[in-house]
Amino acid sequence: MPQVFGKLPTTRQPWISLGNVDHIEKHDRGVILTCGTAKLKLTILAANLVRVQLAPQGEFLPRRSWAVNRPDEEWEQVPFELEENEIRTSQIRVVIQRSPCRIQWFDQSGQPFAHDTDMGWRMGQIACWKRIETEEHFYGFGERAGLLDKRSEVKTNWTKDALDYDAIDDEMYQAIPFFITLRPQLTYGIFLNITHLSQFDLGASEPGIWRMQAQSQELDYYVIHGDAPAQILETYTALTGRMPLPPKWALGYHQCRWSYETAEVVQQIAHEFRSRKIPCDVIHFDIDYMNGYRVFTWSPKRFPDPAKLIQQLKQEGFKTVTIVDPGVKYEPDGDYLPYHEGLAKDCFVRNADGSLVYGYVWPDKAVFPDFLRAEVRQWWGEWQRTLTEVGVEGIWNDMNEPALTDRPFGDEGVHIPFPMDAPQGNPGEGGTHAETHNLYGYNMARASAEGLRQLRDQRSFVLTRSGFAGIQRWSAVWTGDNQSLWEHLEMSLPMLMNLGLSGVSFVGSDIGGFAGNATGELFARWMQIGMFYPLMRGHSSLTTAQHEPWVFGERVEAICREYIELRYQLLPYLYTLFWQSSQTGAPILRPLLYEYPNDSKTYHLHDQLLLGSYLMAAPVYRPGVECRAVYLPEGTWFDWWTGEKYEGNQHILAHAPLERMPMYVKAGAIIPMQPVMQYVDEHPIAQLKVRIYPGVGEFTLYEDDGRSLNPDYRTTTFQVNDTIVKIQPSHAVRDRTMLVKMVGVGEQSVSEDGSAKQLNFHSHT
Ligand code: MIG
Repeated sequence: MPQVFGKLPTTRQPWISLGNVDHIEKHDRGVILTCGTAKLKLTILAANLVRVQLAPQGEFLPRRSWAVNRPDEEWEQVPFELEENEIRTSQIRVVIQRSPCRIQWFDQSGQPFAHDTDMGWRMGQIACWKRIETEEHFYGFGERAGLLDKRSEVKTNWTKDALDYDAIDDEMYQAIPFFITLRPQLTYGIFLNITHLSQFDLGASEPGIWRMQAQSQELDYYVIHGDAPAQILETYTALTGRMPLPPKWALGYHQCRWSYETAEVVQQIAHEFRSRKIPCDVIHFDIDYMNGYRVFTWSPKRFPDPAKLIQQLKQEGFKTVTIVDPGVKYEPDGDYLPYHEGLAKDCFVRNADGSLVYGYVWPDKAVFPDFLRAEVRQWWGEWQRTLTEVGVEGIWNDMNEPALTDRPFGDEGVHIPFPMDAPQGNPGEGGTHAETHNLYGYNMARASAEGLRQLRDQRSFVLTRSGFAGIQRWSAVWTGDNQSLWEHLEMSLPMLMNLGLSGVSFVGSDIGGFAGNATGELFARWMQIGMFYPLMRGHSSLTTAQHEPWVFGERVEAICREYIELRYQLLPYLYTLFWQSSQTGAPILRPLLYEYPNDSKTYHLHDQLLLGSYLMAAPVYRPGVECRAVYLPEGTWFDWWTGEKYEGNQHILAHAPLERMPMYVKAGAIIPMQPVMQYVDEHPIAQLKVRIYPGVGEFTLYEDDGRSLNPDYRTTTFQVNDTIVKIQPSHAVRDRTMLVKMVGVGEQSVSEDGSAKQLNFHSHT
């Protein structure tokens, strides 16, 4: 097989198109169609979820669905009707066209979607073509540069170190072969369950047709129908898994740099945060904490006593996260144990001929664990003890696409891929690197998460650069090496929203930009919208100027402080959104189309963001700009800062001097808030402040200890109808009162004795 670098190899071979249906045979969850030598299998897993598999030679290979969290047998059997050429569930109708064999899909009102126009195969490739309907738009696709809607573009699924990426780039660090299409009243999702190199062409070659193609023997994809994107994501994450609730501290502000290179520098950074009263929870240690970039070591010179340092940080309320790269230094002569033990236990990837695979990366010549094997993940996870035993509470996985070069690191090496035929996984359970490349980062993150779970009897934080569909089960994701440019600030918005539409909720981009030098103005604007990022981390590269909140002078520092403080005030709301996401897969950061899928004005809106369904930001992402257009969808909206009321379905011009990021709240919004703290749970909350906006709405606040794996929790359900508020708590809360503020109307203090309450706000109060 030729080596591929993310582009599908071109072949002149013509496609062999799937022929006529010879016969239809029922199985307990659907049908198998025989078409000459080929077989097409439809499996009904839910009323809105159907799996489609095409085996050109008529034999379905045992599928290694590494990313699928719920295999077919585990779905509850759903009723469906089968009549000659038609399958009906309570939500969709699937029509089998017999000559040639094509599948057509309809919703209950008879609207078509996902109609096959062709299906076929040729030398090692498989593909399916479907019709694009008028007004159809395409979202998701994991982590992608560019704007929100991907129609007319080509999206390749192949993880790669997307160093210096730009709007025009295709493949990036994550490969998530999933998308959602949307048009008024109809939305559906496609999950291509293939880990091999694959590609979506969304009308680029043929305007009215989209194509999925993979370097695989067999086609395997799921069609998910929904009445709105929310239902698609709920089903998609039932299939690929959901984010477990992270530790609450991970929702605080994270400070990172490549690198805070000595213990003294780290202490100084921590000291600056506390003395300047800028809230911060986490400090990340980049590669220079290690001894010569050997994973699971500490530099004796720079960090002579990590346990003591981390303990001091802990006392000041900081958590420590360390970077861990996959490349293990190849060091046959030394006594570097991760190498020797890994070799003795045969943990590293080997070539087809049995020799070790190696490449050059930070520690220079390095070997790579085969994370596809459970025992290797276990071994690696256990090595993290060297970090957790000195107090590390989170792991940051980098370079796991995997990124490597072909000669000593730092030379002008070319990036070489792993040998595509290197076997990974245990015999019978694994595949070649060509098949499992996209899973490398995914399984490394999995090893980190599983290991931390065993080592620490509480929730930990894992952050990964690379991943595949389902990565949300194991890790948060950041968008790699962005640049300190206004264009990258802007691009982070659709990038993070599309990740959210791909099931990955805990996401962030490096605030201030990783590469290059931010101006104070750029940094301030970035920090403002960074407050909305589910993962709020500032980071900067080795050769850039410092990028901490205070380095740009007092004015920018004050802005950073204000928005980070607002982040901490919003934590009860934000933490509840994380909980919702862990239950339903709903994104935390959402494009407006998620909430208003029938409003086509939202379809290209890449520069307005919703945190949950209530709070909207319209950030400024150009220098010198002090006002911007804001679209308010249907309903009534309030200005977050002034309380001014607007009717929706219109554009307004927002005033946005540097101190102000325009923010709006929907009528009926319920936003529980807490006092500013310097770090999460610095002290118990004496008063919970609940901001409510007159209208109709409901919100269930979720609270727990923020750290236990199976915590006791309490919920408080708020319902607002005009200016009447009903409160239904699950438990009493000791030593806390609640101040309920009906914005523009009045406020009332309420005891939290556990009883249900009804509050009436009258305009004269
Ligand atoms: O070759 O660890 O994206 O966040 O600071 C660069 C050093 C390796 C790339 C990551 C970046 C990190 C940097 N890493």
